Amino acid sequence: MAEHESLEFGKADFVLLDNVSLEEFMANLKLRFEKGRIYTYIGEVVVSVNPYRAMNIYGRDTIEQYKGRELYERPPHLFAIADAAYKAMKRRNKDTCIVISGESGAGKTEASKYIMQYIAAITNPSQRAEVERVKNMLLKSNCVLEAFGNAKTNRNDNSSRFGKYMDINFDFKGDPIGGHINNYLLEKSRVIFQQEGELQRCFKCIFQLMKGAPDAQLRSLHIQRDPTAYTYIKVGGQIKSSINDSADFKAVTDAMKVIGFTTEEIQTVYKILATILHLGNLKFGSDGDVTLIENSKLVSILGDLLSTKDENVEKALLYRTVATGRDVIDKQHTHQEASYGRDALAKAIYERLFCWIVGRINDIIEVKNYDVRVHGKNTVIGVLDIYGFEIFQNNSFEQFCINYCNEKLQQLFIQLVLKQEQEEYQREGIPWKHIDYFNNQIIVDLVEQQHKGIFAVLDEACMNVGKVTDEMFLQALNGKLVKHAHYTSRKLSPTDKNLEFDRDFLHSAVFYSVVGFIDKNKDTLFQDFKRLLYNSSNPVLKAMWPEGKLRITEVTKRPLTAATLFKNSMISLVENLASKEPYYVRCIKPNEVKSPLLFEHERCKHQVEYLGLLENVRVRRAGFANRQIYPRFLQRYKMISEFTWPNHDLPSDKEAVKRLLQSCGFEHDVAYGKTKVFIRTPRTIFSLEEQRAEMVKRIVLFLQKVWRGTL
Ligand code: AOV
Ligand code: MG
Repeated sequence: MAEHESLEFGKADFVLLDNVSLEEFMANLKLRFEKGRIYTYIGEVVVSVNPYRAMNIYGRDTIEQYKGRELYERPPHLFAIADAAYKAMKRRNKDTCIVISGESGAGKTEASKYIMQYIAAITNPSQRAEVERVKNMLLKSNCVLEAFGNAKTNRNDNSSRFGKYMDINFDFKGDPIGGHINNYLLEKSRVIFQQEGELQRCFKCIFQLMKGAPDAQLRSLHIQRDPTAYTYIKVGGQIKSSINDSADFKAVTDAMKVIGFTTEEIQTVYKILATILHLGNLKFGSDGDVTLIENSKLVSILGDLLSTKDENVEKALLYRTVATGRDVIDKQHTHQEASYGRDALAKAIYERLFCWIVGRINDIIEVKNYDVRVHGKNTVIGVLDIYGFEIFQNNSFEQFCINYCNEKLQQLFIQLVLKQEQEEYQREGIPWKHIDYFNNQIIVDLVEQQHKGIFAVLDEACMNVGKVTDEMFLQALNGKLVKHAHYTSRKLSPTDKNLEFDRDFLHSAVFYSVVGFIDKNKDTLFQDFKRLLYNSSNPVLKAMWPEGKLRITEVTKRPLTAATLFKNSMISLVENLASKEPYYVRCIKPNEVKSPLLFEHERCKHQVEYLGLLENVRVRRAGFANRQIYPRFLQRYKMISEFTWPNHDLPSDKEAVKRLLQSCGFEHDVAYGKTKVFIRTPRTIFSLEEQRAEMVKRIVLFLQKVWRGTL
């Protein structure tokens, strides 16, 4: 018996609940979690609850069970969704995407890895060497990106600190031939600062280097094994470091080699990490009006690591070249400016390194030598794994961006699953009772709207000449948004500089501290540093900083702010996803303590609510799984009915489709819209598909006989 019918494990699809109420939904979710059934469907959406333990459900034998099967045939699984996305792509030539959402620690990254593994396992049956190479690259790239883009936070030990969207390209046979990765705003502030008293760490690669690199390599980088020796990572370094750091160092370095990074490139990568650690230990002092570097030994280490003259390093750290009219002068930094510059440099070189790594991987995995005229259209499956919604003790610009990103994705889900669906029924004249849902567009607008949105107010503040403080930014926000239903602000205490404002994330309020918003948004890096790095005699480093080529008098354009860049990247991401056929994985985090046993009712309920899952069930239950315009439906299935094969003589295609479905006995499961036929359950479609396949086989046999003249 299919698991759908087995009540012991609860309902495998929430659509099958007796009553669609929050209580029943939660009871089913809990029962399944407790029975070790971590996946449940809402139609074609997978709801996943993080098991926080190793599950024996991802092996080769499980993969075989899902390969090529239809969704309803097997218990709910990520593999079934991956297979559905794959089949849609292969059979219907559609670009598809798998959007994985849920809060921090809910299991998105793990899910994305299983999906990738599944796709790798079911493709390339003929073992073509080139395809195997591509698959290997795609899987290996994950390992490298995780090392440089993930870190331990107090919500997740392996938290993605960047957003990742990966396209896998397939040829006409359905085998992977390449890919492309888009990365979104890395939380680079983590390079220099991790919140105190929490289980926060800097990026994994730093600890991997420290624990795993051979002595000689560390010596050449002038690095000690003790993380507490380095100011930037001291806080996180005190935690008992993960036992995997050392083994991971080898795995990541090997992965870089396999992907095709040269030895020189890999060495430069680690030199950059070492540079960051040393930068953090640089101390500035002053002698009268003159700002000095106290530990000048570090300057020569930096010169060595960056392959540039010591005096150039020192000058870039202490002076800024400015153009006044036609003159160019060296202006000395104040103590504060010098510290600011140092930290900005550390963050910028890390971010640049990360983007460069992504770029190098893209160079290597991009589709090559594919001729559309010979091979037909190449199609794509995109997998989106972003940073999940998060609230910390102290939420800053980064959390604001991360949470905004999650709102955008929720909006896409609403658009595609809740809104468009209902609008289409209305348009097509299908009887429909509207289902209410909370539309978070109002919150998305609060952030991204032109002129009035929080990003716009922030950009305006950053545009002002003269010193604009975070406090002034908050005042500007208060002025513009005081009446907004989802905005409030508070000052923690009269003397406290930690001003906060609150923005609802669906059903809960999040307070963000405005401290640092202006700086992080402006994201200034003194030109002098860009020139310093461009003039390095290390060609890898030089190539990372092409804009250092510009002379001081040539630099005039004001770069886009971090908020604007992020907003634009989110808008294009959503457009890209919306252009593909989407499949959803909705991840739920069962508890705060990473326990495999605990199902915290309130926490889970909250997630179910803000993910709009109940509304999803309602729309799905009342709705139709499949719809097709009449001519296309006929084109595909006309051979299964004598009334429509080879051609029909009915007054319209709609009438013909009606007759066809009547003759197959599916009348009860369909509705006829103005331009489309709507089919309620997937089973009907599968049955039509089966009948079609049978007929196609017979027709082919018939034609073969005709050709051979044996008929
Ligand atoms: P996230 O990607 O959703 O958070 P992860 O995928 O990193 O969360 O999952 C967090 C941790 O939960 C993992 O490191 C595993 O220990 C455990 N886990 C998740 N899914 C599974 C699974 N299917 N089987 C076993 N353990 C699992 V963030 O990246 O923080 O938003 O920014
Ligand atoms: Mg993640």
